[in-house]
Amino acid sequence: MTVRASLDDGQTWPASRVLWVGPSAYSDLAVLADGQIACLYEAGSATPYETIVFGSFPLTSLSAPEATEVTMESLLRELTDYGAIARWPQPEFTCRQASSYDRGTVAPDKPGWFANNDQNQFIRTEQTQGRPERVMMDADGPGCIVRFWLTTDQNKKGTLRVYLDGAAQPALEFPAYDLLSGDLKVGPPLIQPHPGYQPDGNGGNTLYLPIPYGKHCKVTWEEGGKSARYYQINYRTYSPGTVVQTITRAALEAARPAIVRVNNALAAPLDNAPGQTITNAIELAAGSEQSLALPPGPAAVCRLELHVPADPLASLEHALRSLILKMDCDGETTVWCPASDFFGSGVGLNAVQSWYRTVRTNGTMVCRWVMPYQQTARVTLVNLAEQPVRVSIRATVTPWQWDDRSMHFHAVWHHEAGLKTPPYRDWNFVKLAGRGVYVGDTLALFNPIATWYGEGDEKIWVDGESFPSHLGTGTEDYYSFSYAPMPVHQTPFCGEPRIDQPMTQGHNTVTRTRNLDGIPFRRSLQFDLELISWKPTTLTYAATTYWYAFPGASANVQPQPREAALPVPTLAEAIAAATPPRKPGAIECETMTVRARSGDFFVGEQDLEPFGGERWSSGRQLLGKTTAVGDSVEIEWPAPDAAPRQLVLYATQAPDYGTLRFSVNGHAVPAVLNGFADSVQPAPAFVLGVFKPRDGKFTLRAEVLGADPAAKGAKYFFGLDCVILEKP
Ligand SMILES: [Ca+2]
Ligand SMILES: [Ca+2]
Ligand SMILES: [Ca+2]
Repeated sequence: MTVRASLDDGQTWPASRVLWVGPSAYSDLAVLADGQIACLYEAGSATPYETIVFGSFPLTSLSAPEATEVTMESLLRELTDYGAIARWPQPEFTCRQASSYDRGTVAPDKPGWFANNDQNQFIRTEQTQGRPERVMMDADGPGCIVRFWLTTDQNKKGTLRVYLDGAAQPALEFPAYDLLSGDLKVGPPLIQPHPGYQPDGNGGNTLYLPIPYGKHCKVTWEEGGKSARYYQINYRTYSPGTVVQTITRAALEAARPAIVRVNNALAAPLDNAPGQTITNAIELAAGSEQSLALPPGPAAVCRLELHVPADPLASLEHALRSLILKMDCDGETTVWCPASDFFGSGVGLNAVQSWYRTVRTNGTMVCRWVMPYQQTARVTLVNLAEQPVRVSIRATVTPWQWDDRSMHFHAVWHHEAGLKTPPYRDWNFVKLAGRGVYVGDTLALFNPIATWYGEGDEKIWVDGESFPSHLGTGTEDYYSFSYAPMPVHQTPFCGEPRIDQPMTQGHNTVTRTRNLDGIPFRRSLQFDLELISWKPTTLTYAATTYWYAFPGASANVQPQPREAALPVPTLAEAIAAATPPRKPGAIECETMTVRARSGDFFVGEQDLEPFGGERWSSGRQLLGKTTAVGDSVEIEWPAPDAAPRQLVLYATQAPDYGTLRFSVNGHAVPAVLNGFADSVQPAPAFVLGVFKPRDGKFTLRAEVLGADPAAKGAKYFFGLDCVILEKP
């Protein structure tokens, strides 16, 4: 039972007093003759209806708390304070995002909801001292930029400016659409270059250094050439009256030691925590579960570690997906999640090195989220697999002052297989009802084809908004990298711990956690991610979402034990399933022995998937990057018997392919194959003639005769798909 007071006709409720920490219900407030406030209410320890309590207190005990000033240093402290995010923010704020999302997106029921020109979009263009400046963000304070992500192509000309509190001169300036090169001069991870970033190539960076402002913030871009500019700016807006000290050069310089300290802390989080440690090592039989009761509250789990030895498990990936981490705090189930997903690894054990999680490939998985509870907490491990699993658990618990700002930590897991795209859709991570702060997600997805799984903007709806206050620009942008696909990488708040193949065929994991950029919600939050593949495919998505909330909050995502127990598909299965069928009776040229070649050039297998692979036998061919007239290649394959056969060749035509002549077993073929076509396509069947095997083999020689007058580029390449032997 909490009494709150408002000083602005109910707009905000800055003052409060907890009267009863257990369940409570119907209440009456009154003013007593002596000026005291009285409250009569129902209350109890197990249910709210065990007793009726009369309490009184002086009005002065409800006065608003001392206004605390928000400064660069206070924000840096908050950034590395694990416990801060487990309490409802004080001072209160909202978190929103400005981005270059396609402005053709206006409403779910209007065309353009999935519009994907998510670059070069601005609020407006204005003239400042004779320069055209495009406005990226324009927000009233008191507030703070808490994340600034951007990327561009190799043209890095132009100037980015941050104007604060209505000043005519920018407080900060960044040349070259590059936060690494401007006024801040702050190293990683607070300003983090994206993997693959080159100063003069494609790529960008992400800023996590807070940029506080008291009254107003405007960010502009003065273009320097035609280019693709993408951006996302996350910013807090504090309750009116909050004192926020606007960043100045002097404040930035004064904060340098703190910035260095924060950078060091983020890069190497301490992997121990003071407190009482509770451990248990168990062998969990198939289909069984075991619980570990934590010490009575109020207390908080500040470190949780699981260790699963890989040996002698048949499939570690399956074992970790089927091993469920469940937590119950104060009578609510707050966590239900497969172990490897919970720790940000996705499917299997992939190294994770981040502020909140560490996963080592030896089977140790750690999280450092602070998980407060008021009275009781229990960690349960459930083994949904058909095999036993050995697991040890280690929870470190510290005292926690449970107050009316304390929240429970939650994690839920939403899995869906058979996700066909197209059609384009918004795939829901989670819908939350209640009051809390959204602090991150892990997306583990399985892509069966060798084409990037695609592009999707996050759409985050807070407290029933009619338009999402976070509308992003693409999956990789949300996860703070750019120009996907990218290699495996780690940063404190974002990472990509798993990518099976450069083009994302197989398993992929991306993960992001939030602290300063956590999103408070007062009534509800809905997180959707667009599903827009580059090519039609059927994906499997599993999203783990992390959030803090007051007791009573709920999610639309329910435990999915059946899905967690499913066999985990493998990359090999994806490749097999994605391989187009062979032509009946085909002998694949790409599998034949290359017996001889005339010069030094590439001859080898080529995956034709980018060209519509199923149009070729097995979707693959033998590609020759022959360079000149007269270059030749000999390939051979065993004959089925000694009988003569008619040989029919299936080849490929392309804009840069040459003209070929052939011989089989030393006998010239009169017809010539013109390999040229306007696009990459299978050539019509080419009859080589009837031949007898020689030494139990057929040998096919292909020689570059010339090039079609219309041929482009290399001009003399060739491609051979397969040969079919027919009865003469
Ligand atoms: Ca879009
Ligand atoms: Ca997009
Ligand atoms: Ca082939």
